[in-house]
Amino acid sequence: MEEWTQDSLRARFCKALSEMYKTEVPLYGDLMDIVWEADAAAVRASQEVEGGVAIDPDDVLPARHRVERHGAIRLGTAHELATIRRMFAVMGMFPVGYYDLTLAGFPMHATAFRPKDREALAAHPFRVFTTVLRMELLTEKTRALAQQALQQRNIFTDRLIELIDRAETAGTLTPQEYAEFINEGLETFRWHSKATVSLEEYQMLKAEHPLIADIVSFPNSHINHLTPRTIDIDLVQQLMLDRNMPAKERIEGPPRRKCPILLRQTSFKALEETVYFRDGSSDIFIKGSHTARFGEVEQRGYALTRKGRHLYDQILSKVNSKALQHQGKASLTQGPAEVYETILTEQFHDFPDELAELRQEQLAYFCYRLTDKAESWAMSPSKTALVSSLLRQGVLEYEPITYEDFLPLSAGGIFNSNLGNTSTSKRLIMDADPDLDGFQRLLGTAVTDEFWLYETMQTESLETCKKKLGLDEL
Ligand code: OOG
Ligand code: NI
Repeated sequence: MEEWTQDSLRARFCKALSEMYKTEVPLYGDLMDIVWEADAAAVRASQEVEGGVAIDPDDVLPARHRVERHGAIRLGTAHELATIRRMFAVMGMFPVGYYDLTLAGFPMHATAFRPKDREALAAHPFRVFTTVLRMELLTEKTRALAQQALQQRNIFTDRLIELIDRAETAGTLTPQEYAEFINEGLETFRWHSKATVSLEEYQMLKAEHPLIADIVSFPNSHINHLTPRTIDIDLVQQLMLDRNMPAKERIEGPPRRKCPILLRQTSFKALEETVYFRDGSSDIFIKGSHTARFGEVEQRGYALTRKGRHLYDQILSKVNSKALQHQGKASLTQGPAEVYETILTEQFHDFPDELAELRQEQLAYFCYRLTDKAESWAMSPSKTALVSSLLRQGVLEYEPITYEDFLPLSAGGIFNSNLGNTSTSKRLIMDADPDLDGFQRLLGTAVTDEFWLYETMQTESLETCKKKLGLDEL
């Protein structure tokens, strides 16, 4: 019988969630097909195979690639956040990073639940970006309504809570219980078209911010998108446009580069879905609609150090102010997406695009390992060595560490293209500070710093090399 571990549970949960979402949002299934096609074409192009031999990307790409995806959910209360934390922990997913979304004009903050170590990430890197409402940032009227609606709901089944309790105390579950855990867990993320509020209440929440309405109006915390990973996002974007999918205008994040960094993302826009709103306290429902759920795709690049991230942020803010300057000066030859693309490419010339330079300037994180020259080198009596010299001698080699986290602010474009066409000017001004302490209080634990995780991976890889070479210092 197959063994259940945190890794296999996470893999199966992710697969079940993806299957569920495919039936709920069929366009997401179409997007997955496009990703497969794009990856196959990219693999073929990189191998320069002639005669159109069909290559299965699964035979070439790392095992984690095909199954890799992230999801996003939005929560309302401390109890919901703390319980989700316990639920994800059973699957080996822990809160990493703090994201202040007020910078994008949303009264929310967030973390990402994900595996933390290299082995677990390699086994299955499923992650869920998890947002929680900041009640203190709502107007009094909306806050009262939100609190009332959220108090009445329970987004977890009783059986799920029992299973979480058991997993925490016993440290494990029976195979039967693991299977139940998946079914019960899916209930938290399933779409419900019956709102828990009236149409007037929904409209009031939405007028303050559409995401408040999305969080507060429903009986659970539906998954709002799932995002497969691709190796060629430009091709995916092109295929989406070719097939008349409602793709967003351009890809978010850095431009296409030889050395990909951080994250590039695009999506198809959210669907307008039928929702039934309560009519007073009666059992009569009124038909309306809600726009929330979409499909996204991402290409992951290298994890940057704080220094690298700082440079990235600086460049991106220059890009945005230059793009703003261009607005109004209507160009006859280029639409806004092309203008933006041109500015983006220009400005990113300031970000080194050679692996060696990224390493020397400490802009990105790397894992080091020994080559087959190491064995004879280890015979030498030296007790210290320099990394640079071992690299030069070909004793040591390195590869960039993949970015496992998020860039929700550069994905602000994705948020906004999913909020419908209402004006965003009012929303973009929100005078609030980040509140990591407040977030951790709701969560019931501390979040792990993502830079520290990457740094530790890099240091540990060097430590291993040092030991194997018998060095005191490296
Ligand atoms: C959060 C979206 C954040 C991403 O890819 O940056 C995210 C949300 O829509 O609730 O998923
Ligand atoms: Ni996303």
